[in-house]
Amino acid sequence: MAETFEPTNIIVTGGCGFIGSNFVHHVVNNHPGVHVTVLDKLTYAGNPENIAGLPADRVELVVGDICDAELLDRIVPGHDAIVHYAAESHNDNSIADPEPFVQTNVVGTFRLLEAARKYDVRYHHVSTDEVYGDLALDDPARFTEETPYRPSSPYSSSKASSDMLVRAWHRTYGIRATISNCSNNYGPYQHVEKFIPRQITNIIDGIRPKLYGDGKNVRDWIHTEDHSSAVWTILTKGRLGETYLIGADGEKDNISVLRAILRAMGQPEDAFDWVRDRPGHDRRYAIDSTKLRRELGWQPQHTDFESGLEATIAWYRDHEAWWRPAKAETEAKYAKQGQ
Ligand code: NAD
Ligand code: TDX
Repeated sequence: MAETFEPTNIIVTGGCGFIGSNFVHHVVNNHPGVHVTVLDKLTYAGNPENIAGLPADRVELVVGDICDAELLDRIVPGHDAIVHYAAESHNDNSIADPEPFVQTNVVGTFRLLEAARKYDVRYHHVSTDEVYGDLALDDPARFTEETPYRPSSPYSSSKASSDMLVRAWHRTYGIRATISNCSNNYGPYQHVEKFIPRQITNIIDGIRPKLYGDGKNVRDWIHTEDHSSAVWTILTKGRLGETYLIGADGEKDNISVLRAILRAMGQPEDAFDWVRDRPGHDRRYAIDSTKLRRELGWQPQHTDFESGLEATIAWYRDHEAWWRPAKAETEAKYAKQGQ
C-alpha cells in the first residue's frame, strides 16, 4: 500500500521516555527526511540521555509540559504531525497517587488535541491495551478494536479517557487523528520500576526478584522496536479516525518471564520472593492485531522473546550508569508498599 501521509517535521511528546525515545531513534535511523522535535517535561521517567548523541540537525529537545497551552502555541505551528507518547505510565504509581495521571494523561491530551485542531496538525495517539480491562486465563478471546472499554486502574482509566477525547475531537471537530493501543513493551531505556528491568537490575545488585500475587498474570510482550515500526506505519498509512491494535503474539505469564530472566542470568529458577499483589491486578492481556497486519501490511520483526530478553539483559549490564541513579529510590518506594 502506498504511503498516504509523508510527514517531514514531527513533534514527539514524551520522547525522553522509554517508548518515545525508542521511536525517536527509529525515525532517525529509518526515515532520513524527517525532523523530530521532542517535547518532554523530564519527569522522573524522562531522561535526555535517551536521545543524546542523535544528530542535532535531526532532533531538537524542548523541555516543557504538554499541559502548557502557551508553550504549545509557540511550538506546534510549522510541524505537520504530533505523535503523542507523553504520559504517566506506571500502574503501581497510579494506585499510590492518581492525580498526576489525570493531569498529564487526560488534561495533557486535551491540550494537545486543542493545539492539533487550532493548527490543523495530524495527530497520532499512543495508547495501551489496558483500556480493555482484562481477560480470564482460560478465555480463548483476545482484544480487538471492537472490544468494549473496561479499564481497571487509575492509569488505564486515564488512558481510556484520553482515547475517548481523541475519538470525540475527530468526530466533532474533524481533527486528523489515529489511535493505537499496544501491549506490554520491553527493550532498552525502560525505567527500572517496570517488571523486566526491575528484575534484571535486582539480580545485578544481588537483590531477589519480586513476583506479585500468584505469578500467573499474563502479559502480551512486544519488543519496543516493533511498536515503533507499527506507530510509523499507522501514522503514514492509517485511515483517519481509526484505532489499530498493536501486538506480536507474545503472551507469557509473569513467572515464566521471571524464570527466563533468572536462567539467562545464571541464577536458580526459584531465587525470587513472592510479594503482595497489586490491588485490582489485571489477570491477562492479549492482542489480536489482524487489522493492522491485513489493512496496513505491518509485521513484527523481533518475535524471538528469549533472544530479545538476552539482548535486553546485556543492555542493562552495559548501561549501569544509565539506570543506577533511579534504582535506590525506586526500590525504596516498592519497599514502602510491601512489594
Ligand atoms: P515512560 O514513563 O517511560 O515515559 C513517559 C515520558 O513522558 C517521560 O519522558 C516523561 O518525562 C514524559 N512526560 C510525563 N509527563 C509529561 C508532561 N506532562 N509533559 C511532557 N512530558 C511528560 O512511558 P513509556 O512506557 O515510554 O510509555 C509511553 C507511552 O506509551 C504512554 O502513553 C503509555 O501509556 C504508552 N504505552 C506504554 C506501554 C508499555 O509497555 N510501557 C504499552 C502500551 C502503551
Ligand atoms: O516487581 C514487579 N513484580 C511483578 O510481578 C513488577 C514491577 C510487576 N509485576 C507484574 C505486574 C504485571 O502483571 O508484572 C507485570 C508487568 O508489570 P508492569 O511492568 O508494571 O507493567 P503493566 O502493569 O502490565 O503495564 C505496562 O504495560 C502496559 C506498562 O507499564 C503500561 O504503561 C502499559 O500501558
